[in-house]
Amino acid sequence: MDAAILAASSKHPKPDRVFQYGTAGFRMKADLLDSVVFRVGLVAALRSRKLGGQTIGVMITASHNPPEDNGIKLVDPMGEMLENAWEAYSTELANAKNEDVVKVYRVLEEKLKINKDAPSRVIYARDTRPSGPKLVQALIDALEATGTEYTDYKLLTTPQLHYLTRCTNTEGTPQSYGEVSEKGYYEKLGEAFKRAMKGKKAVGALTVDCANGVGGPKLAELLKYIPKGSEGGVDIKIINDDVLKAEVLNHECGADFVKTKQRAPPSSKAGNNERCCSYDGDADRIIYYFNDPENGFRLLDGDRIATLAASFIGDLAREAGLASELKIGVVQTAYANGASTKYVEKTLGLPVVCTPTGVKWLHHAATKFDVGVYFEANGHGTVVFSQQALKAFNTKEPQSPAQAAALETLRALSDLINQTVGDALSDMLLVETILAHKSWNPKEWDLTYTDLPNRLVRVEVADRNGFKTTNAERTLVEPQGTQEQLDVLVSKFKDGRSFARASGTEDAVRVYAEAATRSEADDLATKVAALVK
Ligand code: NG1
Ligand code: ZN
Repeated sequence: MDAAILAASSKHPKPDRVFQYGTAGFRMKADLLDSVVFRVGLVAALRSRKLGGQTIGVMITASHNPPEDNGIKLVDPMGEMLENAWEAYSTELANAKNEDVVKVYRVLEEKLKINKDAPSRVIYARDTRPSGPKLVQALIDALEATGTEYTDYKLLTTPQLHYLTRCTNTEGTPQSYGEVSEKGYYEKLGEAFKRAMKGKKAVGALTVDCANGVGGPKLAELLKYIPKGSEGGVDIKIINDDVLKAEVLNHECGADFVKTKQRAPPSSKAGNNERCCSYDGDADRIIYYFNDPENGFRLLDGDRIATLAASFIGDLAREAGLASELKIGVVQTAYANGASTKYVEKTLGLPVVCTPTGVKWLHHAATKFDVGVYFEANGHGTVVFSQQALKAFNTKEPQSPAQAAALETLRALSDLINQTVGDALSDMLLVETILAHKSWNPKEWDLTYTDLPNRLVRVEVADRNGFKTTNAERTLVEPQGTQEQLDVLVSKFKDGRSFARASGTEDAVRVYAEAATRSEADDLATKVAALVK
């Protein structure tokens, strides 16, 4: 095998660069990625062998980044993000000198006590970027050189690949997660949506901006399994679904554009009070928004989706007589608006846990609850249910028709929600279900609480590694003394809150500030930015 790996590796030489498996895997300009993809293929083989031949997922995507970028990340057998320690192994192999690739591979194998003879299995997919097919070839070269069995799922959204990874590894077991096919995914979501809606009708149509990414064709496919508004479902208008023109991907559209620019994509024709949502380029993020005739553009971000889901599921658990049995909680990062945190704790009476940035931390914390709702403000999130919660939904004897109905809705939601990772398609159907049950238009959703004015600033610093934090990134430990100065600034503002942390994806420090008024939030952000500069 050594000779095979060496020969294959020589077709994918490493450029003079340092690579790092970050929050979103490896991500950069696509023309730098060839050797990285090859070596990640080797890591996938090792990881699968380490787990006795369980299937590992590989996704090639750069999500919301521009079309000329690409990226790669690994998915663990139950559809979760790659185990932390393996990020470092991936980084190590990605940075090995060309002549050392086999050596590093073998050293890892030995260090991790991996059985060379164990089978290794991988499934993979990619988004619609033009660089995808060539990168896939680098991956295949690694899989063949290591004798790995593989299945190419071609174009998929990132969450679909997570779904299929879990389905593949649980097929034929009591934990089976669904049929191992793309069609199985649509069928599962479609069936669960019908059951969850219970014939209720969405209020008005929904406009979906697919960022001109892979979410477009996949949503079109899903719609074949979703009833229309008049049949107890929802009417969906798709916009920005051009996947043939590479340059339009994420351009003036998509979740990241809407969130950062705080406006609808120019191509949107939605009228006042009409529900809209935007996916990102690989459809693992979603945000809602609408135009309010009185207040203008209104964003309904990840915090809003989390609070909506927590409130609905909390009510259902009470109606089902399960409130005392199930621990329901919400997981956020420090970027969650303070008003949303207060709403969950005070109005919904549910606990909130704060974790560092990065979905893997949120996901992990959410699994500590029976029902863990987690979302990043930028729209990446989902709900996870414990085995105990699923068992309770299925075995609890209803004492009344209302209890029976609540239990059935909870069962339907547990099938509707993609529990492996944030999923724009699944999250969208969850939001649509809840709004239909509550007969809410977006304005009513928006009125549940009022966001504190906030500002996010990107500060270029000499060395972002000099910024070290604790307390879920809310407190600076280094540079020494900076936190004390920051605290003094914050104390001068009503409802003031601010923190600074090194970005995990860009060479910069991010400063977040919120306060009682717009001008105070801006002022606080400017002052903290000057402090860390
Ligand atoms: P960084 O660059 O570490 O702030 C950004 C987002 C995260 C997350 C990651 C991964 C903000 C403030 N940060 O992280 O929420 O989505 O990218 O893509 O939006
Ligand atoms: Zn994404």
